Amino acid sequence: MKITAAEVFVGGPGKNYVTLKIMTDQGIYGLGDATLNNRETLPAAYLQDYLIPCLIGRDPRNSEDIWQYFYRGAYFRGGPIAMAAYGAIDMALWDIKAKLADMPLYQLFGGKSREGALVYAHAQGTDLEELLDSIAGYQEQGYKAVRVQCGIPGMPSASYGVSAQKGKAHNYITDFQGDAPHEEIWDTDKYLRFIPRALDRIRGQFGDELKLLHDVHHRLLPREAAQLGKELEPYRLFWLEDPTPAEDPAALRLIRQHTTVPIAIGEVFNSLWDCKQLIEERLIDFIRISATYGGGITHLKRIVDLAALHEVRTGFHGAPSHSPISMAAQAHLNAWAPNFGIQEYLVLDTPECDALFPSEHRVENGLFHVSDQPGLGVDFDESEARRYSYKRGFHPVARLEDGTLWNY
Ligand code: GCO
Ligand code: MG
Repeated sequence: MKITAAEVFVGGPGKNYVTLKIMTDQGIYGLGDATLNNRETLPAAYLQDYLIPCLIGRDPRNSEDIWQYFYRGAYFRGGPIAMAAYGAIDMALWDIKAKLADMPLYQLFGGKSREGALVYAHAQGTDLEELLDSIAGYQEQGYKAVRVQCGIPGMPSASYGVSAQKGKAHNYITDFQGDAPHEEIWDTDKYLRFIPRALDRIRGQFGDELKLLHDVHHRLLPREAAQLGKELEPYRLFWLEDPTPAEDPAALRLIRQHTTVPIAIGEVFNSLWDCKQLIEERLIDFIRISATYGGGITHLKRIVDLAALHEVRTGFHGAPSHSPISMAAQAHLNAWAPNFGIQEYLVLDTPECDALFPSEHRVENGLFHVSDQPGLGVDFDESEARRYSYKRGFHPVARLEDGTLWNY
């Protein structure tokens, strides 16, 4: 069996998805996602200019060797652009293998360990009242877990994860379009004063059962994060995410000395080496890496197994930063992983997105039910894809009130 051709598509409804399609001499094709949010053309160029030419003629069933060939074979290893490109290739090869086996992918990992995988939705508000309504809306839809993000009183612009306009859901591409990053103002003191009060209101209103998550988005210093974790303990968060910048794992030692709040980190990681210390020293409770930037299924599965050895559970990144193909890859791992924790669920599941990526994966009552179709169980409609083209966008930049640049 041989790979005969591969093509990359960039674009999508309200979002620049980077989709790889690998064709074989047996008519079976595989799909992968290389969407690197607001840098989408870069993994696409790496695939087109360097990787696809090396794929042609290879046996697509040798996904391990192909992964090693690209990762170890490169003198300059890793990084989000390269890992997103390898990730797309790897997903497509697993898709082909499972289609050849005529099985849903999770069967190749060892079958299903659960009927449905717990997901969390994003509740948000420009103020607390709006956030409370947003949480209630998700609870009515059956969600059992929600991430809660709220505008901070007195902060000149909305805090991370919150739409700038009241009543408007955050859209990770349309909000960020333009020729330069939008700038936000951050004030740690106001944030630290407000969040415990907000969590008190939320717990009081929604009771004990609803699982609550909060994303700090790398904004705190280690001591501040330790203080916040301690203050939030009475509200029993499911997790506190990215309390400090992820590139400094040692900061977590200080946080762990002071609080038992569960910690989730890893959405900006792109390899096992980024995760290793946090997992081995048990400095986190959930690992957030994604199938896309994390080098695909082959590499992610290795991380899941390392995490299991240290009682760290999964909580893969699932913001609309990735396409439904990546979400499908993670859904098969979630169905199998003995140490599954939760899945972030925020694909832009509009009719346009469903038309571009048809699938039988579904979320019901707060659980993700993986498709039983052979392979990843998601398709790609090329005629739909022709309706879209690339649109440039940037993540915002955060500054303190005096102008000092801060972590976004
Ligand atoms: C999350 C993330 C996202 C990121 C986005 C960046 O927890 O879902 O923090 O919201 O900001 O994926 O591209
Ligand atoms: Mg996050």
